[in-house]
Amino acid sequence: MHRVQSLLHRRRLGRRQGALVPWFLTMVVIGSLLAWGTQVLAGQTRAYYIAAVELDWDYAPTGINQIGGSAFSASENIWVQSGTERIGKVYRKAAYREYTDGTFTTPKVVESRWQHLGILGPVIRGEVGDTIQVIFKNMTSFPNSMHPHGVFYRKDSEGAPYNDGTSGSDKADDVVLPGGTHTYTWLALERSGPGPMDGSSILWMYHSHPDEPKDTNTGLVGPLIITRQGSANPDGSPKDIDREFVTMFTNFDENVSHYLLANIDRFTGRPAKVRARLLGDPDFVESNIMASINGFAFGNLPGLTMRLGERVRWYLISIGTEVDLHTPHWHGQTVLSMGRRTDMVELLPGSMMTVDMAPDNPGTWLYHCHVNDHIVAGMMALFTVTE
Ligand SMILES: [Cu+2]
Repeated sequence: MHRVQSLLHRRRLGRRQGALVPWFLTMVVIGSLLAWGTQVLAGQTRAYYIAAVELDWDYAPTGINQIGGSAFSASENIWVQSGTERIGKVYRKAAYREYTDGTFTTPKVVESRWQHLGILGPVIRGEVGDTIQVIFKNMTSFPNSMHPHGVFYRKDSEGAPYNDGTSGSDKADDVVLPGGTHTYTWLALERSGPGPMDGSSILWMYHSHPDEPKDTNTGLVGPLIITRQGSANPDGSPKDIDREFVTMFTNFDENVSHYLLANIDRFTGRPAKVRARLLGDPDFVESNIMASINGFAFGNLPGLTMRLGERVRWYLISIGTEVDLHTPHWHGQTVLSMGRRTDMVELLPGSMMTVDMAPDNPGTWLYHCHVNDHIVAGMMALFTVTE
């Protein structure tokens, strides 16, 4: 609302100078500003070119269990070994990916510090006061969208179809058909930024919503970070933090993916038999429930490296269904979560959490979900603190 204040200041100057016309014009402008309400923000507009794309995703690209430093055991092969009746560890998925411009021909290079995002979409940032504009293109074969949490959106930028009484352009964002585009406009209002108990930035997420369970299990999820006004670097990152990580804990259920049948046809040895007899088979179903962090299982998540004494912020997401209650636990360090000291936090489906770590203990450490079933299924990673 800085613009309103400066206009009020100009209004006082105008009256002192006895200039009636500027005064009247100023009142008109103020009236317009009030009518626009929260749509008028003092910050900058940040544009992102993001597409939903199709890719072949490998849940364990190193081919081994990095936690044990050994080949997969028979019980671990339930999830990672392909065969005549099993898909294995590579699945066709969809993901949000950033491009350099609106031609969507050149993917933006992912900086090394964000290599760990894995299947997640790019980090979308804003400082309170900013306008975020996402130019979105659906380059997959199924209808999808971008639906954000936390930021302010009108009905033309919600990205979710339901019976809300809207029509026309207010429906254009709901479902973006294959090959289609839509521009979403999201505002980082005060209520989108950190609250009194938060640090200088907080996490939200964005995801597809036409068929939320199918779309998110297929891979369409990403992080959205809002920094407090005055606390951001030019790129929107928080000034008082040296390093940020985003990790999403989920059991990707490939049984409800948009690509289930395509994955059976491409990756199993006997697709006709699998299609005819195994779609409801409990063992086949279990083999397609992929416990993962950012789409990586059994310690295959790369890039969680930090230096001793850095100010490290971890953003955590959980998404999924009733088995997706996750308890991320860091070995060897502690974190602060809204003033509470812990080394383990609680996530439910849809949770978004921000915690801070001051790594004081060098070494390579385990970072894993503390739910026993999820440990067995590989919801584990390694992080490294260097001297
Ligand atoms: Cu878990």
